[in-house]
Amino acid sequence: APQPDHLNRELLYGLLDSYLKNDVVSIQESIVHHVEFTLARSRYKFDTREAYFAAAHSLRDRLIERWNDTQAWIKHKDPKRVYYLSMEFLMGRTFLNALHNLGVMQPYQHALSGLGYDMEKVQQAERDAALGNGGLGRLASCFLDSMATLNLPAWGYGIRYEYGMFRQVVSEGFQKEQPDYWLTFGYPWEIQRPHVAYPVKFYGHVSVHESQDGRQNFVWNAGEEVTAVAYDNPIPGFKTPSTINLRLWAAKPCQEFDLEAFNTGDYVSSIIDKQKAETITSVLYPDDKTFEGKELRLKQQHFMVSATLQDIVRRYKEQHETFDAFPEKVAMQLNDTHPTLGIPELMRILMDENHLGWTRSWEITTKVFSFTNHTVLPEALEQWPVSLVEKLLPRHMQIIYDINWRFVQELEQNHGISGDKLGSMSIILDTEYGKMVRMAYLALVASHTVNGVAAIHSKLIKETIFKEFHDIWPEKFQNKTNGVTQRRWLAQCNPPLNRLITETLGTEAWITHLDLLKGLAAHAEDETFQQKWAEVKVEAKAKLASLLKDLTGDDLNMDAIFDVQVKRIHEYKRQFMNILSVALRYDRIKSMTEKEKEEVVPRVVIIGGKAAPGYDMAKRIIKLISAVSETVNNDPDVGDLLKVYFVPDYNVSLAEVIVPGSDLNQQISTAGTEASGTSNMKFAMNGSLIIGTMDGANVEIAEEIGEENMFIFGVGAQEVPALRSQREYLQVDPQFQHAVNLIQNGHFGWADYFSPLIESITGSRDWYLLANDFESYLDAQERVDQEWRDKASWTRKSILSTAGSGKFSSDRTIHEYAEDIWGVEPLPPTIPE
Ligand code: NBG
Repeated sequence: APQPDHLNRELLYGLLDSYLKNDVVSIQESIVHHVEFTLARSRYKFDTREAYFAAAHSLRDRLIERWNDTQAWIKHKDPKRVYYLSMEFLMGRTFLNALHNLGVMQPYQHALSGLGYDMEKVQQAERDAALGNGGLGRLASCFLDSMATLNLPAWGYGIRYEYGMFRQVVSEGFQKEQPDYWLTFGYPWEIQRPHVAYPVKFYGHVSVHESQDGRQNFVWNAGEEVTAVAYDNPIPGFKTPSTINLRLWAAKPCQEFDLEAFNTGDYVSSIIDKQKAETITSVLYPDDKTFEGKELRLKQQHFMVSATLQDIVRRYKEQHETFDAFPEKVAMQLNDTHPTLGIPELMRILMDENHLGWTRSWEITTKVFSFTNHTVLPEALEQWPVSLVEKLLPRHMQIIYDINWRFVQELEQNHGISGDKLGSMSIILDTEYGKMVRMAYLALVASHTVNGVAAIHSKLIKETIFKEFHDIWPEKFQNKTNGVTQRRWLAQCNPPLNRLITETLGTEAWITHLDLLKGLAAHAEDETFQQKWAEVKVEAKAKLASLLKDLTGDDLNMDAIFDVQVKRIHEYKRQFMNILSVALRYDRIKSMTEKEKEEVVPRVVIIGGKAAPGYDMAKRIIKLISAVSETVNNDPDVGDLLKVYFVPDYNVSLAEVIVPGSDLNQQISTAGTEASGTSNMKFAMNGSLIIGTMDGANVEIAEEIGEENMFIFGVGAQEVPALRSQREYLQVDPQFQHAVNLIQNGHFGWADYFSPLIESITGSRDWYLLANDFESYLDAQERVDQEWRDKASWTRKSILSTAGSGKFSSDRTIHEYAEDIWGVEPLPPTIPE
């Protein structure tokens, strides 16, 4: 675009020489301004949703100031930057988070109430941005918060899906998926950048041209081209002006109209092409840890990394003449294998578009990428058919073959590997259905570092799925135990606990230095402190109870243990085992005398989570939970000694109420299957006790808060392989058999529908060892009940859970990534406040 003839710098700088004011009146002015001029509603009449949008826009103004200055400052200093590439960001709501991180919660509360609006209701008007499935996507969002707070020169890159994670409706116990069109009323937190746009190519063929110096130039003549348009989402740090960017790409047609079609009168099909482009970013795949080889998904992956790499290379070239400094200026983290196509794409950009040779391009590429593995479950490991990659991305397939060819040479020459072992390490796998590209192997070969997400998981990947690679490149392997942001998951979602912690420690420094929570341990025995702690928990439980009241109409027994398992529904997570034990508890209560019932510790069991739409077993588990709930909750013999609820449409915003309000949380995956888990950390921070196996991050949580303050059960990961091979001969615990019989005999109805579930845990089929762990699980549940009877002891453990959770801040995790993997340093902006 043309530049102005004369720029009046003095005037321009003077006009915006200080940030927007954050006193109550200035905020009110700015809200009303947006009501009138952004929403074009009357300042005399606007509803709560409009109040939310206007307040959001006023806050966005304040974010943009910081965003602009942070980005200008980073550009000026030109440090090494890190880019976090992820197909998922599970952001949840932004309003409260931004208020809190900008430190303007109070004036906004007053501003809104002065205008007649209740902050609580206003913030409820925001819809969750659910551009992710579960832990992997939420982790990416926690990381953004930490990167901003730690003043890192960092950006996130992903896709702006028009339909996020489906809305789960449970009707008669069956999950129904409904589209989540979250953009209906607009999304006030994003800034569309129509000028930041790149062409992304698909299909076609590759031609080779001989250049004058005898080099071969590869030209990709694409068969389809779409445009990627940037949408920027400012991510504010806590108590720092540093505001980083999450850039999400949307697909648009390359030209508004296909001119030829237009001229020949085929107006309609020209519009259809436009729609074709837009489908690329229309929907998030709702699969969690299952791999589906769908062409559209591969298109999405290439679309994301191609736009991202063009953007990164363009930014680099603005400030650098050659690629020599590229590895000193750029680090890229691959969040799982989903963005692995970035590797051949960078090679292609360097070789075909910038005319660097293979050796130089490979040297650069292998210095910038690092990769995180998030699971050992084989069904999640991506393998794309060569035939599909070849058709969609012909040039990339050539490059992948070349990478593999050189890799195999290296294995033979430098590592003396030959025969079958060569085949087993090859990026290309020969199967009866044809050749496949193993994305994890491609990522491993090209990345300088690979990491797991908890100590036990990082150890397991070295011993199992990546063993052969660890043998040749032990130095590539690291661990980075996950973390969660204490801003969202403690400070914001649990204000009473926030206040109590701050008052007790005499500082709110724990909000950026979570280790300080250790200081709470000294008060764990103090009776008055315990009293206060218990009161805070009651407050949080009341909020959760009111949520359930809205959902079910029931009043919860506040003396009951609020026992929670919320996460994606998956066989390895063993929600089935949880509900089996509930069935047994129910059956026991039924057979008790009134006198015996007086001794029962009351429970409210809360289970929530989505099943992948094609995951039949998981859907049956939801139906089973609902069926047990139906029977138990309506049985007058049980009363309020036991209640079971399935909370539909579990999401980030619900978690913010459920986590603080729980007394007990279940982290009961078969040892060796849950890579880390992150809700375990959120619960521990909020003083909820864990009943769990020695799996994922539970192991490190136990080290920090003490095994004696948790309810640990079940076999360890080392024993699992042997048990699996013997499982048909193992003794089945009679109580397990009894629980199974109750379901099989139709006690909760639907016996036929549940029979595949029963089969899946019978004899040699019991892959996740429910039968094996059940006795030990019941024993742990018994210890829970015993502990609850001793209120002081329970509260003490609850305090120690919070006190011991300091390690599990994503600030710690990100600090480790920055130092050990990315080599990026904090760059605190010097911006006038
Ligand atoms: C999930 C693991 C969790 C882990 C998160 C974040 C995938 C592929 N993996 O245990 O199952 O906490 O990643 O690392 O979704």
